[in-house]
Amino acid sequence: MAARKTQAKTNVSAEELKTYYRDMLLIRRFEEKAGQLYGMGLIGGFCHLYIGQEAVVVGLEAAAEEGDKRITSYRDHGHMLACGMDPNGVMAELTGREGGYSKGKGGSMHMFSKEKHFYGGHGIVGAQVPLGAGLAFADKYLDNKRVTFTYFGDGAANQGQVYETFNMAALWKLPVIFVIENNQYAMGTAQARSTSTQDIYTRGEPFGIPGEIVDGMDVLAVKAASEKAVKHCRSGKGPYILEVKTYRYRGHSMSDPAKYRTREEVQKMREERDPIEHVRELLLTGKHATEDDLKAIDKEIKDIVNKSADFAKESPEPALEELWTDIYAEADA
Ligand SMILES: Cc1ncc(C[n+]2csc(CCOP(=O)(O)OP(=O)(O)O)c2C)c(N)n1
Ligand SMILES: [Mg+2]
Repeated sequence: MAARKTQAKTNVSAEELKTYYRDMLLIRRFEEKAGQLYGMGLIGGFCHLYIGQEAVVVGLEAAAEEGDKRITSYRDHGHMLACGMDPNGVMAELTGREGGYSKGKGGSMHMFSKEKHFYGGHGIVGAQVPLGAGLAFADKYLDNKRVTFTYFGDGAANQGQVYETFNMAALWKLPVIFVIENNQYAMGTAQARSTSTQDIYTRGEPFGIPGEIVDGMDVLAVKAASEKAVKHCRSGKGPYILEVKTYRYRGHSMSDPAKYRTREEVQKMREERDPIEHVRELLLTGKHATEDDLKAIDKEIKDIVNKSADFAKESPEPALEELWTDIYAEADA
């Protein structure tokens, strides 16, 4: 891939670049493996892969601090891995096994981690947006200087509840970053066919919420925008909108025949804008890493992912009695 100039400041260390490379590659390889297991019938139900969008969550997480929260839609495996959840637990949940984050009872769209402040995984389009504002409300109330990353898609951005949430978040100056992952399609509908204004980031204007557009195929640009948004929120100035332009290489879900776009369109993105190749180029041309260093990282990631698949296959299915647990919250939960 031809080297491309990043819009963001490039005062980034070799170690940081390697971390982003590793984190994005983990998501890519994990999702490829999930796709394979789905094909083998080991994963059932819905499964929405994040391949192509890796720089979004990795760039956003680069500005997060311990205690910050995140909540997202059903396209959620990347977010879980990026905030440090265990690949074994995520893969085992995908295969519906006891070792999964929801003991095999939730599947792809319904995983949570209190420890990593990951609040799901939501199958109803846009449902996580008011919930994200609620999480931020709790932090504001506790005055703990935490921020909540609330992710949603370009399609979800057309929902009414998003604007009710914008109003309340602005009114109460909630520390919430609304991250619109604009991958240009909502299922099979291109943004131009569904969305009256193409610049979704301007939709906070009537509420006084600042917004900006970000190149979501460039992890450094995403990181720089994330730092700005986080600073704004943490200092008590209220919500911030980031419209992150990205692209998904795979179908909407595993059952998408993808008739709404050409193979050439996808191929062109892969060849010219791939976020992982971009960092690989930066590492090599900046002499921050050798081909051998990168091969070692590739192997390390492959091992983690293979181990997660083995764990997921070996973990037993949940016992029947498990059906009656985790229905009501514990009193002290
Ligand atoms: C309330 C509701 N309406 C419709 C659906 C069906 N549906 C699932 S995903 C989706 C498209 C959402 O697209 P977008 O917000 O752009 O997210 P992406 O899948 O591109 O990440 C739709 C219409 C749903 N799950 N919930
Ligand atoms: Mg979309």
